[in-house]
Amino acid sequence: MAEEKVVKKVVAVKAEDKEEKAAKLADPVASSIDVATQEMIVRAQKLGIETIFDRAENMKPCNIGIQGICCKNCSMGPCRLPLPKGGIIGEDTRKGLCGATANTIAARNFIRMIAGGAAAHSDHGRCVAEVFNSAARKESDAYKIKDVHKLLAVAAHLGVATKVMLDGKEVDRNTDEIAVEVGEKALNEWGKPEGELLYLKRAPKPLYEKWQKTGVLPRNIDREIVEIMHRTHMGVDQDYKNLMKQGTRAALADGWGGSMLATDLQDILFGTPYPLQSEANLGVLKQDHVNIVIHGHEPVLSEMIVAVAQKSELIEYAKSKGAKGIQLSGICCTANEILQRHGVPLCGTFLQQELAIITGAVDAMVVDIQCIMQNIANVAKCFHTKLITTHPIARMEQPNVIHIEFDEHYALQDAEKIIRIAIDNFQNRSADVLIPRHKATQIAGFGVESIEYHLGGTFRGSYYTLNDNIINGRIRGIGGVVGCNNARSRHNEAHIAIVKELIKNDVIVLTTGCNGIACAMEGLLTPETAGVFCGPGLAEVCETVGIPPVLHLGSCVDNSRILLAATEVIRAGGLGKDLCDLPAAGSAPEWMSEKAISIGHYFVASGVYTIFGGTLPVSGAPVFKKYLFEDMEKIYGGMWDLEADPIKHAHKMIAHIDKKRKELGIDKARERVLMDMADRQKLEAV
Ligand code: SF4
Ligand code: MSK
Repeated sequence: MAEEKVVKKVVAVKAEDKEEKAAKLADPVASSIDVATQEMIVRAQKLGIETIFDRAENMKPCNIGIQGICCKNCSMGPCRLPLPKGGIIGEDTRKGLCGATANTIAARNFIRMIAGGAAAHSDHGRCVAEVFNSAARKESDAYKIKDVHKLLAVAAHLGVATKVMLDGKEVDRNTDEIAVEVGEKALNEWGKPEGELLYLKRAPKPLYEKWQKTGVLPRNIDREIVEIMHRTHMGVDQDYKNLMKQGTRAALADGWGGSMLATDLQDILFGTPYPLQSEANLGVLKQDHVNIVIHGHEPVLSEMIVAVAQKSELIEYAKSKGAKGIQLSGICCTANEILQRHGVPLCGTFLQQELAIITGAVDAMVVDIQCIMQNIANVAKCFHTKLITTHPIARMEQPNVIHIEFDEHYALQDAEKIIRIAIDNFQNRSADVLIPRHKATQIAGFGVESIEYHLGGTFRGSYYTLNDNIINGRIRGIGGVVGCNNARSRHNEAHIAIVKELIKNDVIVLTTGCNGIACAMEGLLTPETAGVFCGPGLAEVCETVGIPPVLHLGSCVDNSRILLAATEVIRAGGLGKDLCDLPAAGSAPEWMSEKAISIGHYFVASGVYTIFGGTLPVSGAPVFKKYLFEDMEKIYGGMWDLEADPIKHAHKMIAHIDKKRKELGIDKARERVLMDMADRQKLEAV
C-alpha cells in the first residue's frame, strides 16, 4: 500500500516535470560491486524512480570533450578539434577559429579544472577561517578553540609569536591573543597583496627551492585562481607550458594553502582526529530512529548538528514522536569530517546519495556545498524526505527544497531548527522503509599526529618506526588512494581492487574522500584486514602496531594531511631529502570532480607519481599529454599517468615504488624480506 503511494508520487512528479522515462535501465550488478547499492537500484527501478545509474546508460559523454579538445571560451566556438583517423602523422595542423592549437585548448581546459577545484577547496577553507575568526574574537558561543596544542603548532607556521617578554623574561602568550592573530594571518593568505604563501616552507627544503627556481610559488590563494581565468580567456596565454605553470601555482595554492589551512583550522576548532570505531554503508540507517543524513563538505554546520543532536531535550522530543532516538549519518566529505572527529557513521559515497533517500528512512537530508546532485531534490519529492540546503552559495531551484541559511552567529539555533524539522517529519514516512542490511565496521580518524603516535619511535617521537619498516622492506611503500566515484564506471570496483592489490603487495594505503568511504564499506579499515588481505610484511607491521593497512585520513581537503605525513617521513630520515625520493605513489581510481584534478596536480608538483583511473581530458592533445605524463617528472619529480584497468593501475604504482626503492638503495632489503618459508629453510640448511 505504502509502495503504491510512492509510485503515485513518482507518476505525479514525472507529469509535473514532463520527465521522460529513461529509455534504458541500469543493470544493478553491473553498476556497483556493493550489494546494498544494488538492492537500492533495484528498489528505485521498481518504484520507477530514475537514478544516476540509469542516466549514465542513456547519456553518453561527448567524445571530443572527453579528450579535452573542445574550446568554448568565446562565442566563435565551440571549436572542436577531433584527432584525425589513424592519429597524427607529421605536423599537427588542427586549430580553432582563432588558431588555438589542440595543446593550447587542452591546457586551458585542464587548468580551468584546476581553478575550479582549487576554488572549491579554498573557498571552503576561507569559510572555516571566517568562522575561526569569529570564534577567536568570541563573537559566537557555539565555536571554541578545542585543540590548543595544534593552535600553537599552526601559529609557528604562520609566524605568530607564542611567547612574549614580560619583565625581561619570556613567558607564554595568552592563547586568545594567539588565536586572533592566527585567524587574521590565515585569512590574509587568500588575498594578501605581496609575498608568498606562508605554508610553502612546510615542504621539504629541496622541494620549496624547486618551486622557487621554477617560479611557481603561489602569491596568494585567490590571485592564482583569478589569473587562471584571465590567462585562459580568449586571446591571452597560448603556450601550454606557460599555462601549466599557472596551473601549478594554483594547485599548490590549494594543497599547501587553502586545503591545508582548512584542515588545520578545522582541527583547532573541532579537534584533531584520533582513531575511533564506527560503521559504514546504507545499513547504518535505523528504521526506528529519526534519520538525518548530512551531505557535502564543510563541517562548520554539521559539527553543530552533531552537538545538538545529543541534547537530551531533542532526544526526548524524538521519542515523543514515536522514534527511539536520532541517528546521524553522512555522505561524501562532510561525512568524513564528522566521522573522523565523532565517529558518526558513513551512510555512503557520492554515488549513493539518491539511494539513501530511496530507503524511505531518511527524514531529513541536510546539504552544504560540493558533490550534491540536483536530482536528490527530485528523488526526495517521491518520499517524505525533507531536503534542506544550508549554504548561501549552494541552493536548488526545486520548490520542495527548504533553505535554512546557516549563520555562524546562530549556529546552535540553526542546527536545532534543522533537527526539529527532521523529528517532526518522522511520522510522515509515506513509503515502506527498506534499509539494506549491509554495513561494515571501520576504524577511522587517522592523521599526521596519530600516525606518529602509532608508527613513531618510542623514544624518537617521529615517523621512525614507519621509516624503519619501509627501509627494511616490510612495508614496500606508501600509496595515497583518494577521490570520487564516477557513474561511468562500476561503483567502487576500481577503488577496492586497487587498494587490495596494493596492500597485498605490502604497500600501506593512506585514503581520503570517497575512496575512504568505499574502503570502509568493504571492511578494509580494520586491523583484522591485515591478516586477510595484506602481504606478509605489511600484515606483520599492522598486527604488531594494531592498525588497519588502510588509514583513513579524512575528507578531500584533508589530502593536505597526506602531504604533511609524507613530509614527516622525509624528516624522520633514511628515505631521501625530497618528496620525490619517497617510495610512494598517488591514485584517484574513480575521479570525477575538478577538485580531483587540482589535488592530482598539487601531488604531481610536490613530486608524487600520480595515476588516475577512467579517462583524463588530455588524450586529444598528445604533445600536452606527454608534457604532463613525462616532462613534468624532470621539473617536479612527479608526473601524471592514466590507467583504467585496476590491477595494471596498482602495478604501475608498485613499479614506481620499486624504482624509488632502487634509487634509495633499499631494494635489496626488500628482497630479503620477501623470502618465503622454503627460502628460509634453504638458508638454514646451508
Ligand atoms: Fe574557438 Fe579560439 Fe574562441 Fe576557443 S577561443 S572558441 S578556439 S575561436
Ligand atoms: S566527496 S570530491 S565525490 S571524493 Fe569529497 Fe567524494 Fe570526490 Fe566529492
